[in-house]
Amino acid sequence: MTDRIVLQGVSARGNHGVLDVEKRDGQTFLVDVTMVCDLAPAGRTDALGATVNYAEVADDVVARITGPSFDLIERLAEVIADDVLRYDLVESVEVVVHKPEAPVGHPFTDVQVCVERRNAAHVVIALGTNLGDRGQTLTDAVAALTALPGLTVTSVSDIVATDPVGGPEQPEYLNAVVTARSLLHPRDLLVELHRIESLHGRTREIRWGARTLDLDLVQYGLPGGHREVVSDDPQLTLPHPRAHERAFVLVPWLDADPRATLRVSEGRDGIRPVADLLADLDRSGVRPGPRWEQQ
Ligand code: PH2
Ligand code: MG
Ligand code: MG
Repeated sequence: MTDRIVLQGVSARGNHGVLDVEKRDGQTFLVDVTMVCDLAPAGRTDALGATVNYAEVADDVVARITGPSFDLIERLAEVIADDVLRYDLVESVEVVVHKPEAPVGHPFTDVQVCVERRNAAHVVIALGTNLGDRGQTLTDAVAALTALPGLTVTSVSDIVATDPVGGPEQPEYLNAVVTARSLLHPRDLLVELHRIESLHGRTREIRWGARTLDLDLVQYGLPGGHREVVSDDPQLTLPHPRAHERAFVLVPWLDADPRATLRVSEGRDGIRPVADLLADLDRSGVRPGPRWEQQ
């Protein structure tokens, strides 16, 4: 994506700096924001709602400059980048903070910091296990996900105990769902999920058979959002083709994210609240499970 919106030289007085005199007297800060985002929808429709309103971004920038004092302009740049990444359309943002009146002790024209940050996709990962020390396996799996570079775990459901669905006769499952933000692309994330499965002795002989650990990527990106990935690739079908009919996925998912939505078919109408999908399902095979074990 090479489309971008560039907002330059937004300036205001602020009180950021390490020195007391800076915090007391304040000085001028200037900020440049470059937002990488797909501008084709706005180009086609001529609708403000299809793009990022740069006036709103400027408001946010000024609020940060004039807001609570930070010691470092690095911090000011970081929080501005965070603010801008709340716009789902923005794939990545570059923020430059200039402090031309900084107490440098020598003649100079400008000092600036520049940070570039990417917008992570919302992802949903379902965990299942019905062999071995299941509680410990789930705990270890969540720890492994938390430790994955490029993945930030945002919520972990309670554990549920569930009757096996499909496959041969097999023991009861423990299931849980983790929501996270991912900078990893779906395929790279899948490779990592498989790696964590193998670390727990996962083998793949019988489809839907008993397993020490199953990590399924249920959804990548928010349904209808700019990072949503829909794929019918047999290696990585997104969203997960059976998630909408599996109470052992939807019950813990709703617990982890009460506002969750899932795409069940194409188009806007194909996006359904998980709570509504669950209302139509038989939940009798899903019971409260054990508490999470201490790590
Ligand atoms: N996973 C399956 C097949 N059946 N049943 C339950 N209760 N929980 C699971 O995680 C599960 C299943 C294939 O991944
Ligand atoms: Mg599975
Ligand atoms: Mg699987």
